[in-house]
Amino acid sequence: REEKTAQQIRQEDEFRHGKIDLDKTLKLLGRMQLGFDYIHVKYIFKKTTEQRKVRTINIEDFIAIYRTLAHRNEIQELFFSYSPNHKILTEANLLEFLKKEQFETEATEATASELIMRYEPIEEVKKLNQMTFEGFLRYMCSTDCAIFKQEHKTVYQDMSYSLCDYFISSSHNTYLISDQLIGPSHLWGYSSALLKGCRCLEIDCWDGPQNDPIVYHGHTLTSKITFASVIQVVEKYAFVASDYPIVLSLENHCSPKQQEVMADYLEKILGDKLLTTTIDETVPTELPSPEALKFKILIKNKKVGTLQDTILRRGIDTHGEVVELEEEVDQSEDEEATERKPMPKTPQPKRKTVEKKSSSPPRKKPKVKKIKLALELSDLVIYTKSEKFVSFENQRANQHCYENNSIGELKARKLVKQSANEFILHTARFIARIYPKGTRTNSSNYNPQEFWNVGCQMVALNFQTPGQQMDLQNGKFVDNGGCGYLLKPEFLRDRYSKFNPHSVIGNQNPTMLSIKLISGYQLPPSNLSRSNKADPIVQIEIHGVPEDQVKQQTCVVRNNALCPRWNETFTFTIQVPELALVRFCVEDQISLVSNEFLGQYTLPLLSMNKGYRHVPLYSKLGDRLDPASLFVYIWYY
Ligand SMILES: *[C@@H]1O[C@H](CO)[C@@H](O)[C@H](O)[C@H]1NC(C)=O
Ligand SMILES: *[C@@H]1O[C@H](CO)[C@@H](O)[C@H](O)[C@H]1NC(C)=O
Ligand SMILES: *[C@@H]1O[C@H](CO)[C@@H](O)[C@H](O)[C@H]1NC(C)=O
Ligand SMILES: CC(=O)N[C@H]1CO[C@H](CO)[C@@H](O)[C@@H]1O
Repeated sequence: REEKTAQQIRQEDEFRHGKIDLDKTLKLLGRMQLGFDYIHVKYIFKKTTEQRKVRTINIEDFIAIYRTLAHRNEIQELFFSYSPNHKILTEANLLEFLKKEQFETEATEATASELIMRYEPIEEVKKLNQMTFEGFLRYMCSTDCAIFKQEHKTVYQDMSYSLCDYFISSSHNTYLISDQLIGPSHLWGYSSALLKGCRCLEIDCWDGPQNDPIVYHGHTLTSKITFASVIQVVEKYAFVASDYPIVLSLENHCSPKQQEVMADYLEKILGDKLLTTTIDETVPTELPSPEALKFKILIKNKKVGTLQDTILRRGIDTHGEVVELEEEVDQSEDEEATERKPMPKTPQPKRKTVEKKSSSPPRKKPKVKKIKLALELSDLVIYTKSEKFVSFENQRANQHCYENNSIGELKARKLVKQSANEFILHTARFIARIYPKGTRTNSSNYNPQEFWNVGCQMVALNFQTPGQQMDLQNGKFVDNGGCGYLLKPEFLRDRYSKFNPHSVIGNQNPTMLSIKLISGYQLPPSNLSRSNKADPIVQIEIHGVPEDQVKQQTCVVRNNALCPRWNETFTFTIQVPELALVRFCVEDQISLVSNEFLGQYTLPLLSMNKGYRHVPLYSKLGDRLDPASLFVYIWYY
């Protein structure tokens, strides 16, 4: 081992003379490769010093604090049941544990040996190919024992199916970072969505001064940013989190003149990344795959004429050419661009009445809207042409594979209720994008699950608004390496699918899932607590087809956020595991009627490891709350 540094000698000296303060305690704990939460350490340190009426602690106190923090009865019980002498695990003991408890069916002695090498901190024990409790604890707290399957952290799905066979991580009004009426617009919205693996971004474009298009939420007081700066940010962060293609969904309100400026910016700033023609310069009968479009940026906008016309025009200068499109405006629908009224005088819209109107639409005569398009911009639309959704029947007869629909949340929900199977037959062939209704001016989100259940590819959410809906979005898309594309299950890709999310019983053998919620560890304290306490309670929710939606909860453990113990087992019958997400939500019971959020974790059922696992927790804003976690035993078949 390397020689002791002067600093280490000084520290040892301070140890012996009982001069360890809180800061040093934290530093020393930091070196022990087990995560420690500042608040918990602080209050345990404080308790020690108060009891002993001192201000700094000595080495024995430090060890006692370490023991208090790292003491995990539940893990020790496990260790004891596989360690005949209650002191060490041999390679064979560890292998038995892996096979019997962790469902690591392919584990061999070499696997066990590797784990010993990686996690056993005591050299002499390691040399004997054995593991102490310290080593076992490090292993149980490591990513090897996390609930999320390691192999799903990389791109493992077949990426060579057509684009419409994937769920695509999509955001709505990406430029907003808070409110839709008065909030600021910010480039940060784009970079952060891209870094989260989002692959479909929305850009709301308007004519700006000096012939320079701008991005903001039209007719509102949201602040403005230039279109060029948005495209620069997109270019910079496009392929940091994922190699797979990006779709820029343009909500275009610009004059043809500024549309040409937009086209210029797109071509100049994005360069080779911009997709400007089909892959082999022929008209496709099917959308290309994410694999074939790697590192490409696609433009989703209205388009004049067909893709064939665009290909024929290649190389011809279309500068200054403007074409007019006619489109029916369905006033009963909650179309983003058409329904948005000018900003009301007070920023409090009468939400109730607006909502009532849209849920029982008055039958008005369809109005025809004329749209002027610059040919230059129109020709940049290749595989993602925006087309009006009329009806499933009409789309089947007339829609081309490269055309796509945006459908408002309300209309989409109605279609899910009335004709879910037809919806699936539609999304099996065409990309459908769902967006929040216009009355969600505070940027609240709808539940994306009901639209995933019918195979909608782009279920756009307001990424800036945390909550259960974004937890589902983030939890679903951690799968497949977080690349933003998830291959839809076969029954949502099949063009003759009989699947209906509302009648799933008897389709296949249901999956039985059992979760034993054993304990919590270093949970965030309640904001009502003046020390490190909380009254934690855990909700386990299943999100999926309606039949599978269920929520169960544990009892409350009083006054313990450091290591609450539940020992409660929950069982679930899941009809469609391919669509199921499991959400663990930890709350603090502040009264009989109200709980306060402490942390959560969401993941796809099929990305869940079996056996003894820990569940990491995330804050409302999506930040990891390390080392806060739950300890569970998972079993499903
Ligand atoms: C936003 O508005 C909806 C009603 O449209 C309401 O249910 C929700 O609680 C609001 N959310 C926030 C964060 O204010
Ligand atoms: C605790 O948080 C809730 C919201 O989560 C808030 O309403 C409440 O005022 C907070 N209490 C304290 C004491 O900070
Ligand atoms: C949980 O189970 C263990 C034994 O497995 C037991 O020692 C402990 O008291 C139980 N705790 C609770 C809160 O039920
Ligand atoms: C007409 C129609 O519904 N098309 C939509 C396709 O997507 C774009 C961008 O998201 C929308 O602006 C269109 O309204």
